[in-house]
Amino acid sequence: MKKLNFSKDNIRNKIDKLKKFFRRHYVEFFKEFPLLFCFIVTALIDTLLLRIITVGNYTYLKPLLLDLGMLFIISSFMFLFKNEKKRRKYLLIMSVFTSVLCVVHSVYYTYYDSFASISLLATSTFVVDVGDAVVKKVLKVTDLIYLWQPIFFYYYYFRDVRNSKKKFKDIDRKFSFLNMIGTGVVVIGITFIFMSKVEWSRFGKMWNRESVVSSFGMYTYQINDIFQSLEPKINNLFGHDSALKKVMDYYDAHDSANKKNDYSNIFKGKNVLVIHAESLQSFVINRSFNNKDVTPFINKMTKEGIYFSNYYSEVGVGTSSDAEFTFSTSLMPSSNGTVFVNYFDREYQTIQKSFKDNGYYVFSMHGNTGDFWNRATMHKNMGYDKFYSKSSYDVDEIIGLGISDKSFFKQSVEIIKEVNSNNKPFFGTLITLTNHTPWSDLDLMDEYDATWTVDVNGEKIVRDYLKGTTMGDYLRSVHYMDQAIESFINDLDREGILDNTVIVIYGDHDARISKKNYNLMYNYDPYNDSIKEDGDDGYRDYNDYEYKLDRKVPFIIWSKDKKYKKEVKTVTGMIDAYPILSNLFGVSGSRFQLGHDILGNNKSDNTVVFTDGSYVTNKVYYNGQNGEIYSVSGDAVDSQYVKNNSDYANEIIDISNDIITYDLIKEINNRSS
Ligand code: GP9
Ligand code: MN
Repeated sequence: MKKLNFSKDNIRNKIDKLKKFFRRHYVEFFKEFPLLFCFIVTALIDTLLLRIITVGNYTYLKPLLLDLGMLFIISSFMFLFKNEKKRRKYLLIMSVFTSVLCVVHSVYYTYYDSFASISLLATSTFVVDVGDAVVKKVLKVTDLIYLWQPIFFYYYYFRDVRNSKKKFKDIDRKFSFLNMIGTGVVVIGITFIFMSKVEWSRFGKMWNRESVVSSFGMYTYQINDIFQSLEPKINNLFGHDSALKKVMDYYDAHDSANKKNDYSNIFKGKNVLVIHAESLQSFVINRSFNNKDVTPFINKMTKEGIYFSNYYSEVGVGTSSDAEFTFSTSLMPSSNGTVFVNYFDREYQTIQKSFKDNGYYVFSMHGNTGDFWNRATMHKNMGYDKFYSKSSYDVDEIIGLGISDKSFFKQSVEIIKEVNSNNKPFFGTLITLTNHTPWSDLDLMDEYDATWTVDVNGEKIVRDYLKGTTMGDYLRSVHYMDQAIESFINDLDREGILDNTVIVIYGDHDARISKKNYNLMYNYDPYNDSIKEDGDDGYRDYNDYEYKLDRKVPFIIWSKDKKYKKEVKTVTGMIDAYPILSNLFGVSGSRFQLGHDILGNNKSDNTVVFTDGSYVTNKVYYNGQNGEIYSVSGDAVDSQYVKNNSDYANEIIDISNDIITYDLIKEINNRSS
């Protein structure tokens, strides 16, 4: 065995060797390839910028090192080209490609609070459809900042071309290639060693894309994403058996069936009309400006029916379609792609099928084209007998993406009249549209005055307050939606349909209004025409968590007889709708349901899980992105409580993903039949 030699000379010798190595492999190497150096540095700055602008982290070394390592590997491929011109071109193309990638992630982040995935390419076309919204509300100047890189690089590129004309470079391609790729692999390998268990777990699951980019940087995220996106395709070959076992074990251990209770069957045999209310949030309920309620009619319904005042939507990137999916199946949306687009060919147990099995005619209505969110296909799969999309309507008034809600509801009543005449109970879903961001065509809606008038030294001054802001536009649009729903219900009543019909309303997801807008609404000081700050009288500390809690949406179950009035304050999620409604209407629930009958079981606490592993209960909001806990009730939070709920959140996300990816409902149903 060789003895270790710690003599001074030996150490000096080693340091000299190291210095030499460093000089040859990096200092002299990059002097020889200044353009390559320029590419790596500028592209690295871009990824740093992306993290600063999106997740706001710039002090982490690990993502920086991983991005650096990846850039070494990416650029090593230039040495596969013999020709110097081609090597240079390769770098130029990479420069454009990497900066465009940053732009895409940046825009995507603004819209979805997450990073783009190639599995969502199909989904992204919907973002293009709501292009108006993207341009008006989403695309920020900061999203284009990354383009400085190819511009700068292009300039440097020409300098390099000019300089190198003078001499022909004979380079050692093999050495260069191995030097680059080797360095990249070593840097990445060493950084990986320092990743924690939690970071690896998030990396493997990829629900929490924000924290994956935070820890692993953009390039490692992207490569992981490519593999994970191909996973559904390849996965049917791998991992199926363990997923099946996990899912079967879960349902063996958890009795998901509805239990009989005071609310069972109270609406048995009644018709159901579900209003999927686009971007309707709860903070507008009972809110008024200038003595005028934003939603006078919906307010009335919340008092006359069963109102869930702590209800949350649990959508992922599939927004509206995820709301429909979660409501209908009591499963979580997919973490990888969108069920309606990427997993539309799987079998699902749905509330639509439950009603259908009980002799109901089941239909859906929407004023947009049938292919949006792949609804035409997916609604059939979910069990709807018929989907009345835009083509079934007279397109007499357009607002935003399609027929205006008022026209849509008016025409829908005519169709429902016909459906009603068939002597069969019915279950209909009406998907509204007008209240979709960016709340354009406001002139087609009544004014909603969100100004604030104050008396200053005896003089009446009208402050704009929310007028002309996104929040102001939203309020006007919600006010319009309230009127549209009111006319719809009055029309149904006039036609004699309401006596035997229960109306269900849910807000499909939050409206993605910025925190700044809420802050203005809560903290505006009309006397000084300014926004209150900490220490000012009446200041409300509107932090990130209050903002998250404000994303609540209403869930209302209302019948004309007003027989069942109740406010349910327990935290409830979209995933709980199926168990609650199936119990009320006396139809079977789903054996795969992951939600709970919060109403009938009188549950005092519940855990609503979000697709990124965050969750909310009556006590806490747990932020799955950074592990932070916010006490909703203000009481101290027990760490075991947090852990148990986190485990639960992870479990139901996993179970849902496995069911969706491997088409397990079909398989388990086949096995038991
Ligand atoms: C489109 C509508 C809006 O038809 O449902 O979808 P969203 O953008 O909210 O997911
Ligand atoms: Mn929507």
